[in-house]
Amino acid sequence: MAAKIIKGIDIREEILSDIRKEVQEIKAEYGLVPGLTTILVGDNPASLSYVTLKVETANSLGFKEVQDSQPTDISEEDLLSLIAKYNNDPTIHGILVQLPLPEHIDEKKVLYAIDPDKDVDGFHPINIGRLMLGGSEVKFPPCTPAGIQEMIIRAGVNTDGAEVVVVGRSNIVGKPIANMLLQKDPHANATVTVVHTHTKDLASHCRRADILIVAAGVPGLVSPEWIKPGACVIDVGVNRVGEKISEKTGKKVAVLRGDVDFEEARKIAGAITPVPGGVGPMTITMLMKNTLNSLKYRLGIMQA
Ligand code: L34
Repeated sequence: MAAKIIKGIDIREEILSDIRKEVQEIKAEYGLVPGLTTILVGDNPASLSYVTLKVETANSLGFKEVQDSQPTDISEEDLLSLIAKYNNDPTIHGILVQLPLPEHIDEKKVLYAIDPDKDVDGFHPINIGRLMLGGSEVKFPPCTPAGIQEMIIRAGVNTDGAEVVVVGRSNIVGKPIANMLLQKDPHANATVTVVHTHTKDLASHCRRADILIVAAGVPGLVSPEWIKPGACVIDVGVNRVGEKISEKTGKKVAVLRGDVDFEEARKIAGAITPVPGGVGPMTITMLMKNTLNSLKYRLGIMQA
């Protein structure tokens, strides 16, 4: 039986329409809208593409959006003062510094400088700590893992007692999603294994997975033989493997490929996310949700 395709772009529309409604309600009652700043340093084409999508989405929801593009050679000091400025701006509820940053800037220093109450990426140690504690402690779940969990739930895939294997141990995806799915929570309660570049036999671990989450950044890493028949496969890889001319716009666009061989994997999996149109759009959607929630925490109409 062919796999169910878990479409990030469809789930996105459902969530965004709920957010749009709530933004209007809060605006009517309090005269405030969620404010998001996206800081982009340099001109990495992938980063530019993602930030542009974030800005467009925020605008489409009626957010206040401040797009702040900075040159590659901005000093660390100047970047830190920029963050301080937005930390002190009461109309801004979310601050996002797009990663990766240029070599000369200490990423840790930058992420630690963001006010944890405006850290809609969930990368500040306080928010990572809260995520590990779980339950009502969680304030800003990081966007990609939150999107993954939402897709699993909405696809009707049971996590309770499931064998989850996460490929990759990054701070952005692997570590947080592993933590989220092992929490004592009806949408988690999984038995989680994290595998990585030093794991002895990747394939044998993957074959046990009821839910296989691949965030390695290696195009086509997971071959069909690694997939347990009927498993749910979440492909987090968005690898730029070439360029083509878009049929729609006539412009040059990147050719994207996931970490999973989609065409073969879909014959074996029970459910699978595509690339593009899978996890990527969900990442942006959950950023919008965190930014709305940041305003709701500020107004005291939501607690964490
Ligand atoms: N600070 N840096 C910070 N926060 C993040 O959450 C991110 N991430 C990752 C990179 N750096 C970050 C993103 O935003 C990855 N990421 C991201 C966001 C969106 C998409 C992919 C990755 C996305 O929308 N992908 C589309 C294709 C977009 C295109 O054509 O380029 C997709 O359908 O997969």
